[in-house]
Amino acid sequence: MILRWLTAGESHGPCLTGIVEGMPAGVPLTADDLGRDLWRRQQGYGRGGRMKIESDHAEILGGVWRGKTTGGPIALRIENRDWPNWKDKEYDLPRMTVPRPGHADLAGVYKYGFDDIRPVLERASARETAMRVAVGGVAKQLLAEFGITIRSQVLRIGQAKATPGDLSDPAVVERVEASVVRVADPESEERLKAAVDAAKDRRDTLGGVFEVVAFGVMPGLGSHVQWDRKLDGRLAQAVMSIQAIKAVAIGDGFVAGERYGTEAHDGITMRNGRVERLTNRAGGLEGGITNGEPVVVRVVKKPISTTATPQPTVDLDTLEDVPSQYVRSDVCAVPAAAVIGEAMVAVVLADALLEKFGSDSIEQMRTNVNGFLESIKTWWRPSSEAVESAHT
Ligand code: EPS
Repeated sequence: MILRWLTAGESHGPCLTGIVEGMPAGVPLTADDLGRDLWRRQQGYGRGGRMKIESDHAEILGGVWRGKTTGGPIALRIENRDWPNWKDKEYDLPRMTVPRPGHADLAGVYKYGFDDIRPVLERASARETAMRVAVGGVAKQLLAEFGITIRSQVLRIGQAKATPGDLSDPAVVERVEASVVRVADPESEERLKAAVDAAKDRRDTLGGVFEVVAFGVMPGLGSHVQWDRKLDGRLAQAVMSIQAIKAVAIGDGFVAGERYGTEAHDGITMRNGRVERLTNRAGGLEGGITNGEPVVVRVVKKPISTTATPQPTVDLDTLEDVPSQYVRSDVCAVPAAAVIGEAMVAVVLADALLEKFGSDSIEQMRTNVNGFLESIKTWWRPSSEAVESAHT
C-alpha cells in the first residue's frame, strides 16, 4: 500500500484526526476542497439529531504548503461540535450495560474486557466516517489530476427501488446531488422518501443499496498476479469496512450468479477505430485489473442498529432479558453512506494509481501516465465516448 491513512477519535470526543501518508508533492489541496464532500455526507432524508449539531470542517495541519501537497504526511482534524455537551460528563456518565443487537457493543465488550459499552460504541460509531470522507477528498484531488471522477447514487431504500440514472450524464448527476435521497428520478425520490417516512412512523430504521461509479479510470490498475494485488478485492475490503455495510459487488455481481456465461460478460468489439466493450457488467474490472471501463461498485447497507422500537437484548450486569435502549439515531443514512462509499473507492483508486505510476511528484506521475497511455493507444484511449452507462 503506497497511500496509507489512519483515523483516530471518538464520536463524542473533542475531534476526529486523520493522517494521510504517501501523497505525491504538487497536488492542489485546500480545506475548501474537502468541505463540499463533508457537507454532502451530512445530508440526506432520514438523518437524525446529531447532524443538526455538527457542521463538519476539516482543518489541514500538515503536508500542504501554499495550497499544494509537499509529499509529506497530511494531517487533518475535524472538530466534534457535540463535544462541549459531553466533555464534563466523561467520568460521570453511568456505565452502559445493555448492548444493541447489530452494533459493535457486545462483541467489543467481549474482545476488550470492558465492563462498560461506551468505549466500544464511541469508536465504532459511524461518526468516524466524517474523517474517511476528508481522507477520500484528498485522494479525489489526486484522481482529478488524471481526469478520474467519482459519482454515486442510491438504488434502493428498504423495499423501495429507484430507477437508476446514467451517472455519465452531468444533468443526471446534478439531479442526484439536488435530491435528498440521492436519486435522479423524481418519482423514485417520492418512493424512497415514503419508505423513510414509513420507517420513522413505526419507530424503526432502514438500510438500502447504493452504487459508486468511477469514470475516466485507465486500464491497468491492480493486478491479476497475486491475491492481495487484485483491485476488486481491495475495493471490496475498503467499502465493506464502512460501518453497517454487509455486501459489496463489483458491476453486476449481485445477479451474475443467475446468468449464463454468454450473458454475463462484456463483448469486445472494434468501434470508432478502437477496442470497445458492448456492456459493462464486469464493472470495469477483469482479473483484478481495471479494463478501461467505468469502475462500478454496488453496496448493501443494513439498517442502523439504534432503533426507537426496542429490540431484545440482555443487561450484562443483571443477566436479565431487557429491551434495548434508545437516545437518538438516524432513521436512514443510505444517502450519506453513498458519499462515504465514494471516499473509500477514491482512496483505493488513488493507491492503485500511485502504485502503477509512482510516487514523489505529480509531474513525474504525469510523465509516467502519459507514457503508459501512449503504449496502449492502438487499443485504448481516454475519451468521453468510452464512458458508457454503468447500467448497459
Ligand atoms: C454519526 C454520528 C452519530 C450517529 C451516527 C452517525 O452521532 P450520535 O451517536 O451522537 O447520534 O448519528 O452513528 C451511527 C449510526 C452509529 O451507529 O453509531 C455521523 O456523524 O454520521
